[in-house]
Amino acid sequence: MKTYNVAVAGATGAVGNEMVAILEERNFPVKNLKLLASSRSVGKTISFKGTDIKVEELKEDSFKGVDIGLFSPGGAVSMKFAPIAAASGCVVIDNTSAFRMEPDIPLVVPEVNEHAIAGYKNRGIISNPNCSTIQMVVVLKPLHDFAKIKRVVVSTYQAVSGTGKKAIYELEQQVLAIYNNKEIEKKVYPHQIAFNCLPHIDSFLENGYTKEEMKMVNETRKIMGDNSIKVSATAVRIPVIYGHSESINIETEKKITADEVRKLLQGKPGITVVDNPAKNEYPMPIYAAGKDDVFVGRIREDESIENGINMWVVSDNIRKGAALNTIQIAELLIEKGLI
Ligand code: L14
Repeated sequence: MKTYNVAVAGATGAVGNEMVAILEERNFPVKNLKLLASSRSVGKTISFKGTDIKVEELKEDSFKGVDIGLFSPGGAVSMKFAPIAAASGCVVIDNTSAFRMEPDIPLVVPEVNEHAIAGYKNRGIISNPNCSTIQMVVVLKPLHDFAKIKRVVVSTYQAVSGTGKKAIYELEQQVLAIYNNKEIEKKVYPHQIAFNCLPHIDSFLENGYTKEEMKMVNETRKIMGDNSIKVSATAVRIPVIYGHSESINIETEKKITADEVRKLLQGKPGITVVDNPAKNEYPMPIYAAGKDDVFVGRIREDESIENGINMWVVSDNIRKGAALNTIQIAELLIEKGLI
C-alpha cells in the first residue's frame, strides 16, 4: 500500500491533537509524520503509534517532501503558509476560514459534495468548512435531494472547544472560581461563559450578524451547490466543552413528513438518528463527544407552515466539525487516486 508524508500544522492545538489521534485511529497510510507549530511549542512531543514525535517550528521550508498538509493553525498563519506548502507540491487541507469562499478552492464535506474535491488541482488547497456548517449540511443534503430546501432557520449552541484549548481552560477556571467565591478571569470571551450563554461567536459584521453566522449562510450554499437556499443563522456559545448542538428549521418545496425525514436520514453515511421521545432519547453533546457521526433527533413537522420540519442536530465539533472531516478529505484524495 502506498504511504504518504504527512504534516500537521498547528499540531499542538485542540484540532491538531485530534488530527494526530485520528490518523492513528483510522490507520491512515502515514510514511512519516511531521508535527509543526509556532516556536513557542518547539520541544513539546505528541505520541503517535507509540512514538513520541517532537514538534518542529512551522517555517517556509517545512513542507519539502511532504505530500499532505493538514492545517489548523490560526487563520493568518494558514493565509501565509498554505500557499507556500502548496507551491512545494503538498496538498493542503485547511481548517481555517481563510480560503473557504474563494471560488477556485473546493469546500468539502465528503458525505455531501465529494465531487468538488477534484478542484484541489487549481491551487493545491482544499478548505474544510466551519464546524457548525459541516454538521448541518450532512443532514440537509438528503432532505434537499428529496424535497428541495427553500429556507433554513438555525440557532446554534456551540461548545467552547471551538475556540481552542485556552477557552476550555477559561470555562473550567471560571466554574472553579465561582464555587470558591473568587473573582472570575475573562481572557478569551468578552463575558463570563460559565453558567451563561453568549449570542456572539467570531466578530460582528456591519449587517449585525457575526462572521460565524454568515459562514453558515455562505458555506452552506457553496457546499450544497445551490445559491437559492436561504439561510438565517444565530450562533450562540454555551458552557459545554465538546459538541455543538443546533436547532434547525427547514421549509421545503415538496411536502415531507417527519417519518420520511427519519427514513431518509437513518443509515446514511455519517448520520445516526436518535429520536425516541417516549424514552427521553434525543441527541446531546455528552453522547456525541468523541464520536464520528452527526446525531439527529426531535424530528417533527413545523405546524406553522405548509412544508416545514424542525430537528435537533448534535456533533463533536472537534471531530466531524474539524479533524475528522479533514482526514476524510485526505482519504478521499487517496481513494480517488488523486494523490
Ligand atoms: O473555523 O468556536 O471558522 O470560536 C471560528 C470560530 C471555528 C470555531 C471557524 C469558535 C471557526 C470558532
